[in-house]
Amino acid sequence: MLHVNSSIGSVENAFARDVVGGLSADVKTLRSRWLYDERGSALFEEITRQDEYYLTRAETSILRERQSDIADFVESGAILIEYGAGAGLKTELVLAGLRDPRGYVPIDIADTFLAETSKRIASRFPSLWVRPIERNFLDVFEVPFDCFGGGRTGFFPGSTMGNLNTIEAKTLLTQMGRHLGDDGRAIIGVDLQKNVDMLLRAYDDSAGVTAAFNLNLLERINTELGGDFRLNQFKHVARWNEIDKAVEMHLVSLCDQRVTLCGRTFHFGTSETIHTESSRKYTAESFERLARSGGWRVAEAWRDADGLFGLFGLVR
Ligand code: AVJ
Repeated sequence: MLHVNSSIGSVENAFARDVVGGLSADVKTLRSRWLYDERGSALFEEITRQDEYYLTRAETSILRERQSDIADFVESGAILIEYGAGAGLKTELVLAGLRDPRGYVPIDIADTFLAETSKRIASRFPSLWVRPIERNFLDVFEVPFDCFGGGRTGFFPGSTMGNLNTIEAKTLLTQMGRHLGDDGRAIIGVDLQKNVDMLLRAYDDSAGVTAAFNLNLLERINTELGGDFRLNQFKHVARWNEIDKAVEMHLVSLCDQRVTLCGRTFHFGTSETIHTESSRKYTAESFERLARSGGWRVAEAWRDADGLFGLFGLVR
């Protein structure tokens, strides 16, 4: 049971603190990491199966079609370090193509995912070292390498890079450089800028799965923080932010209303929004600039047949 101490104005858990802080700001924001509770993670999996959400299909097609190019880039005897491993399904595609991969280090905060993924991959690739690290990859931490030889390759698929702002992305790339070493390589999946209608449809599918995914955050607040959000008084919208080159998800208040949670009351004007996620979209050039800012150089750029998605091979 979660205890929220509202009387002295402090809340003792990270979710509660973030929600109270985010809703108290002039521009209301909830951090996208909180979208992924059990139901949110299941809804995200369902999003990846929607016609409009081309990202997963496009990236998977690159991993299949470029399997041997990717293996050439990684070189034999490599150790693959995955940032935000999740279910690790794309990892299997990469590992299956590599020549004599030596180790796999999945990094993820979701311990159940991490254990399952590690077990599955260890049994499919019996000669592979598997060493999971239970961390948020945005934290500063070390990867213990003493037990390994071989070249190190970072793997960061799924356009998760797009959810990071410029500072976070640069910090992560710099940390990857430290983990992977001067000879290290990295493979990063990035969604590319394109027709805005197509982008917005990907984040507002006709079956309403993305809307349910976004609204689930309010449901989570109601359940875990004792909130009284009326879900039918908020509506999911996807917006294009031309300055950040990002698709933003928002929850729009449909009326003038008050919501109480953690013993605090928050006012929402009609049409006021809560910003819940940004998914940045890059060009080859803007991604190259980002990579350089984090100490990397783009050596390879692979795209799907329709040019929707990019998988970039980085060297130091
Ligand atoms: C898994 C975080 C990369 O931004 O495209 C999908 C999440 N949000 N639909 C993305 C998401 C709404 C997804 N990431």
